[in-house]
Amino acid sequence: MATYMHLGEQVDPDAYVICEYRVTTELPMEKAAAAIAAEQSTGTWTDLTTTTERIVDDYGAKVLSIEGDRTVIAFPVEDFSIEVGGVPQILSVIAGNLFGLESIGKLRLEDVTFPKCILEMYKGPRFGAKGLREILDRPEKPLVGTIVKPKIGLPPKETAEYVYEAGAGGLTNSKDDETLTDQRFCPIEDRTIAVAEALDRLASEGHRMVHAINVSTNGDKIVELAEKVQSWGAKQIMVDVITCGFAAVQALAEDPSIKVPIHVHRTMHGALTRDPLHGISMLPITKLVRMCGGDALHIGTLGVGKMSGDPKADLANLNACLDPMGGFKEVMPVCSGGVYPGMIGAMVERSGRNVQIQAGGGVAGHPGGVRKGAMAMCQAVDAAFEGIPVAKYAETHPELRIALDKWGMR
Ligand code: RUB
Repeated sequence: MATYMHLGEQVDPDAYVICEYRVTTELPMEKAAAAIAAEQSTGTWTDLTTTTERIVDDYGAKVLSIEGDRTVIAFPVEDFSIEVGGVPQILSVIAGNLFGLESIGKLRLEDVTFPKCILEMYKGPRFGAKGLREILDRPEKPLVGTIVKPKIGLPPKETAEYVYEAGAGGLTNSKDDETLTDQRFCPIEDRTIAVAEALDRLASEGHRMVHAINVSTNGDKIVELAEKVQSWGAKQIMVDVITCGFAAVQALAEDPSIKVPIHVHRTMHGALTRDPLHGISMLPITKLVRMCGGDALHIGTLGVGKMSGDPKADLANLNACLDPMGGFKEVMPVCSGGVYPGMIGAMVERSGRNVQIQAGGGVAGHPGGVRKGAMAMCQAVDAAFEGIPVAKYAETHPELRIALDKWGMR
């Protein structure tokens, strides 16, 4: 009799997509896990006259283990599309109907491991962390960036001035925020051209910097828009992965006409990731972004910034960007959200140096303005890089001193 329960069975990791779920249910865990395995593969709420033992044996998901509220379920690779389908089809298997099953209660996809044959269908980042460092000629120190603030409202000229000032203060990166695309007060063409001029001016003064232009838009327009901003001088593009979809990241990364790195923002991820008992943890999202070709990805601030996030989970996201996976290049992990100079030491102690640290308010809120705010951020990163306590470093760096006076230390 074919069944979904295979407790204790060792499966060939090259033949299955293996998922870990956390389940909150009033059902016995065996029943809940079997219901998930059935719903997401060959079964449904009742027995079927149309299925066979062979179908369940060949294509049925297998419940491999149950420990407390956690279960590991393996989906045969045959359940996944080959050419057509991509991440949307993967997600509909491993993270589809199961969240809505009335009988289950809460459910969270914690992690996923893909077999080689699926990883081989993806190209991963074209530039990755190393490629970004090469573009910026910054081999070792963390990259230091800003998000232009206010996130909406500045016209193109002021946006470009902000970027120039940030670069003059030493920042390596800047970016549009997630809500800025092509509003009337700041048309994307004018903004891209003005920012490109600011970056060229910085380059002529010996400073390399990139700014990510947000190309998040409808699926049928995104590659075309990226091509356009590239032709207007963009050195990097940004896409919001949750609102635009993984397929949008992949379309940009794999289109031969796009020749600049992709910064991946994750706005709206909190709707999926924040509840520890329900949704999808950031870890599978990070792995999918890496497969799809994101070059840099927001991973959290390891417990110090304004956005909620468990430091251990943020570290797991960071490792998923950098650990060997399918021969893909490393993704640059981006720590962003409520960052200011006095917290950088604590953050870098947890993250290590292969990160991009970003601050919007923590730059534009500096009493001396954007350039001094950028200098204070760079000084804090230098202090962390050299292992010097930030308060001591501030004794000889007035911009940092002012930032510490305003926001304090962590
Ligand atoms: C940063 C900001 C970004 C967040 C997103 O601005 O608003 O959109 O980093 O969060 P500020 P996450 O530096 O002023 O807080 O990186 O967690 O996705």
